[in-house]
Amino acid sequence: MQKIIHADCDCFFAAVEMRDNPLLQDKPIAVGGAADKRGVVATCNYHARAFGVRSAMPTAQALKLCPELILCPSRMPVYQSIAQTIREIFLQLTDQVEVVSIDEAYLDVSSVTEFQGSATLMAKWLKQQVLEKTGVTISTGVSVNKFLAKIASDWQKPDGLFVIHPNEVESFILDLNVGKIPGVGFVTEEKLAKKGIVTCAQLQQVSLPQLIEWFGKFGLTLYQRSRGEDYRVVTTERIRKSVSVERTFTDNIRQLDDIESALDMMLPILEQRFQPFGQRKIKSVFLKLRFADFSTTTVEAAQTSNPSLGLQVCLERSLFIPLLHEALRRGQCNIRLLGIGLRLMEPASSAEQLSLF
Ligand code: TTP
Ligand code: MG
Repeated sequence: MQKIIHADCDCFFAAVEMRDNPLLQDKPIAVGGAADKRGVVATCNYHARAFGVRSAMPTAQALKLCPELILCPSRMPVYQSIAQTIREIFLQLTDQVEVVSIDEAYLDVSSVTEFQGSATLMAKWLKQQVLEKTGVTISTGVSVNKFLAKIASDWQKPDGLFVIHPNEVESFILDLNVGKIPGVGFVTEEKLAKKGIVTCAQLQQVSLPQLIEWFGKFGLTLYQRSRGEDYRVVTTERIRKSVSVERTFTDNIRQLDDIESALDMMLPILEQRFQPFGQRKIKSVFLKLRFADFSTTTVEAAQTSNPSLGLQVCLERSLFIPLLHEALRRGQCNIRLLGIGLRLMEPASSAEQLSLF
């Protein structure tokens, strides 16, 4: 069974503006273009939402609904850099991260062993880290697939953490409004309502052929979602940029010898994982340590001096030992996680590949 976390920042652009100007904290604000320039609201904080202001609304209309609305011009480069920091936090937990939009991602944490494998604790950690490193809050949803995780992250927004456990899916879904199913917009919702279908329980009563007759291919999606089913997987970047192995220790490790022998055990696994990418050159090798206090450090060494490494790979411990010593200098020798990995060069272009033969 999959364990998926969906994370979405709360009123993202507006949250950044409030962070950078605390005087805005308790006031209704919106980020967007000016009313006299026919601007629209990109987003607004939750105070402004109480007045009915929404994303994509013309600013002029927003000001009518909320005359004291404070309008902030958009600062895209700042939002993008914060979004990048947030993605890096996600990647500390797993490389199975699917970025969906500037402030939203799915994480497949099915094989993460940290936090005793508890996705709830992982989600908690993500929330703490993002707040600490960026000053914005995220809402997280945890469940068995992407659809339910997304519904869950929206359930207790803002600053939410909501879990739909596997044994709760069946009962949770019954009362869910069909309008909550991604892809069901106003038109579909109306069409279903006219047939007396408002909840997923009611939608479950409709046969698959009937749904396909009404909605074409989307009928199958409706059939599955109304039962809490979603078979989509989390898809990461198409071009693999790194290969790594991580190990979390049941008890923190304090002895250098023990860390080195853990490293020795991980090397063959890394080599195995690298095999499918054997034709790629290695850009750098890296080693990651997470200390007892959960702080993490990564040391990386470029491999430019050894361009053939990718082709006849031989991952020796001597590549990683200096990195380990450097990493240990950055924190106390009390280690909860060790990771080792390789960053890969872009795949050779077809011209380059031809010249190899
Ligand atoms: P959302 O996650 O949809 O919205 P949000 O983060 O502002 O609020 P919520 O708490 O409900 O998640 O979008 C993320 C950012 O994308 C948002 O802060 C601004 C931008 N955006 C637009 O520029 N135009 C739009 O129409 C929407 C929906 C978002
Ligand atoms: Mg958001």
